[in-house]
Amino acid sequence: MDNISRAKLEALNNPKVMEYVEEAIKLCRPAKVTVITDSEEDNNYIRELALKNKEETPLNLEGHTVHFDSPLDQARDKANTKYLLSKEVDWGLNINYILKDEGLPEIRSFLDGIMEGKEMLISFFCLGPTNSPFSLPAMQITDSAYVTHSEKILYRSGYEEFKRLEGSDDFFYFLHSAGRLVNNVTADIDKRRIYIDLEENRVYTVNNQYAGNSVGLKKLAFRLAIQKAQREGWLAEHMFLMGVKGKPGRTTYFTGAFPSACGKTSTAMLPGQSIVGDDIAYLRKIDGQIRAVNVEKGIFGIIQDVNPADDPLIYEALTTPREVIFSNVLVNEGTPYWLGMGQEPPAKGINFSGEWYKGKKDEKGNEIPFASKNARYTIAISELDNADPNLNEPQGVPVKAIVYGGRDSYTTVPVAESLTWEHGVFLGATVESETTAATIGKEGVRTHDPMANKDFISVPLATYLENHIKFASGLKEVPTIFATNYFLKNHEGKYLNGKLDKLIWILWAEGRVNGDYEALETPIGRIPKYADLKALFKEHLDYDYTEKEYNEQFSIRIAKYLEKMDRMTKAFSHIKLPEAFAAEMEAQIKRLEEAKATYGDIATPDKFQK
Ligand code: SPV
Ligand code: MN
Repeated sequence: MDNISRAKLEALNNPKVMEYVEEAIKLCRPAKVTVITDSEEDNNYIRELALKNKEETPLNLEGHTVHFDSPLDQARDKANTKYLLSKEVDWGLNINYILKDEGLPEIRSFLDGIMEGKEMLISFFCLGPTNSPFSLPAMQITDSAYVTHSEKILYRSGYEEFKRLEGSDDFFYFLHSAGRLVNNVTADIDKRRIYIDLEENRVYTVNNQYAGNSVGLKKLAFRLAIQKAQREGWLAEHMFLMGVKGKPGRTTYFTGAFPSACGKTSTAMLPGQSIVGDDIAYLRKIDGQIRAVNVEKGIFGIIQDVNPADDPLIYEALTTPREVIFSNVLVNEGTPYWLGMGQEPPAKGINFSGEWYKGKKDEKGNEIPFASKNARYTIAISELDNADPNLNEPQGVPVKAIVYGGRDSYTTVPVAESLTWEHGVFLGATVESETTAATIGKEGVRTHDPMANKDFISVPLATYLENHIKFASGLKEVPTIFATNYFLKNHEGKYLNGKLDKLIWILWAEGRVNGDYEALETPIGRIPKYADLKALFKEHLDYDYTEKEYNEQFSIRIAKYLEKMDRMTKAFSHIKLPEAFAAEMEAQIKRLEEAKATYGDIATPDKFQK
């Protein structure tokens, strides 16, 4: 470490920072150590280092670079992501853990000397806006300039925030190494490990580059934050945060939780609306209101299907000069190509498999797609024209509506408003979703995903639910909770909705929150009236929405909902549910059974006309 870096560290006056740094240097034995502050000079150093190290390659447009991960490292590795625990716990969740006696020596042995000949980068960030009641400082140590560069785009710099800590050890710490690289990608994937120590607020992650595995501040910090939130009485959620524009001049802030790759980013990026965040939000009660911030300041978004028709705003941002890291796309003559971009890709180029040509096969004889299904882009929200002006507001924005959505082909309606806050918590906790390419494993398997957060909940499920129910107490204004489903199909397996229809559901919800629309009360919640949707479709999508479409989409599939309730009863059978939650479940089943007795397996919306 040179004198400049040493001075930067010493200026923080933080014994815990020093202890972690010394320990990491001793363990990883880097050839060089560099400390990164909030300065533009340091930011440039990282951008250039990522190119120099060949972790990124420049593309034609200014500010655009591409990064590749190993073909085996292009999604979150759930199997090797584990909590490090001193003793076993029973949280009523299917968590993956390893006892510290076993896990610490293992991961330390993988980290031993792993940075020999490499440069260690020490950076400081702040989760949430700086200098705010939401701020959580975090220190990242890594040998990857790509990881640091991604974090510089995605998070607020926090070197000054660490000074504000005045020596306190209340911060998160992440140690990462991409490990041995061959052709610039992690070679020892069999030794990929991601171990999260909830007791010490620190994470070790090794032999990976995919940002969901490597970027400490994203899903790894999120797990630490959920536990901290639980202890301190706030919420850390897998949620977007957006400003929805109803009537002219009116902005209503929404948060929404959706499982990975189920439309969360594209909701937050809906045309005509403003984005605060697309992935993780912290919610606190301030002066009788729920207020929320985006933990991040950038987007690590799925690029598949970003095209001028479905995602015009992101498409524009990704095809004009500005700072963007593309990952796992196809590159031909300095231009990136991805799946579903609305354009034929060239027949050859460079992708995650190296030189790629149409028809290229992997070792198993399977054809290699030209780009990964989980290919991504990394961009600062401030680069977008639709960035919300309150993105960095230290007090956050007031939340008026919360949306929970899953990927459910056969059961739930496109949008429904909960009957009460508790019913809304129930709707969130019973989200089911079919698995996607965002995690390693089989796609299309129906899974129960409470609050779209099952991969990240780091506290007992019953306590987590109770915390949600209690969160509305003492509020002057209680937000309205909605459930959405963008993926409903008909009996022939055909999607019933276009990709932009979500705009209509969100605008309807915004109108409901502000008292613009009446609704039909059904056993599963309140649903829109046909005439209101027809007007919204016409005005915003210039589409003649028919009553036939409405009836098919909004019929209550009572028998299917009852099957879902059977699955939910089983899913919760092993835990002692909070009383209010158990009562919601019972009431929901009863309403559905009564409806079944009256209407049979399915009820068209007109049945609920008063
Ligand atoms: C998700 O998978 O939910 C993401 C991307 O937001 S990752 O960083 O992989 O978590
Ligand atoms: Mn996510």
